[in-house]
Amino acid sequence: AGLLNGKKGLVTGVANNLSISWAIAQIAKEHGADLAFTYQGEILEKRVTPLAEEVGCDFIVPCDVTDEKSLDTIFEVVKKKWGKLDFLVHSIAFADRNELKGRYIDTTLPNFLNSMNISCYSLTALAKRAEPLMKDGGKIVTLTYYGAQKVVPNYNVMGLAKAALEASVKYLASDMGVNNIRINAISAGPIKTLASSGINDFKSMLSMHENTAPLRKNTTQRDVAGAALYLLSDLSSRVTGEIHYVDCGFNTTI
Ligand code: 0WD
Repeated sequence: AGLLNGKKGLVTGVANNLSISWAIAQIAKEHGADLAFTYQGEILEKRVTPLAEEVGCDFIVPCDVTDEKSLDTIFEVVKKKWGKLDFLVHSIAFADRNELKGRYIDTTLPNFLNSMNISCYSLTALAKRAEPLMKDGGKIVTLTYYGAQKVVPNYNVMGLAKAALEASVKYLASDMGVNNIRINAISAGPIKTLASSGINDFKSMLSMHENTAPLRKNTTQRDVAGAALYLLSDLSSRVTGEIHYVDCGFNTTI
């Protein structure tokens, strides 16, 4: 079954083979999608290129979401190559690891603004540019975490960025609904990746989830990818502005 047959999708946030967006790309490919990947900087280009090749893709473009020109270029390239876009995966977050520990109150203004820009505003910046290319309607998925809703030790400024990201999903859904563009967030349980390794004592987050979540397991990249496939396909045709938990039920218990 090809739930995304012939659909054109732009996937951001692949850093390596553990990235959540890589699992989403793989399942999208299995379901017939044509993909383009963005990479941040030369080091990641070397990692993303072979991964893209694995899914038969040679369409990779640089993207640093703090550089608006690089964002414009991505969509110019997509327009030239495809003339349209069907879906977008936003899987980007950043905070200075020195502030992913200790007290939130110690967050500095530069790190606060940078975390908000990269982890939250980037979704709006990408959605704004994707919208005109989503002529036949479109789907956007972003990744969030429960630290947006409740205090999670060490998550700190990322919790605020995710709270604003979740609110963005609702406002963007409202703005873009008339153009038949749906946008939803997946709130994933903790998964060991490059980004999560920056969080102090991430191991405790993993074991807490495993010990208290109803399913008594941790979430995997593939679990998140399955939900993303649903949200990126017509199976979820009347779903927009949602925060969908893929966390073994953890959020229901605390
Ligand atoms: O437990 C987890 N891993 C969870 C992650 C639980 C719930 C949500 N998430 C979210 C993250 O907050 C993020 O939004 O999922 C998303 C993807 O994260 P990931 O797959 O866990 O991490 P990773 O593979 O590191 O991908 C995030 C990537 C960056 O990687 P690094 O580690 O190099 O910062 O976001 C990209 C970059 O590729 N990124 C940027 N892309 C463009 N411009 C930028 C930037 N300025 N900064 C980071």
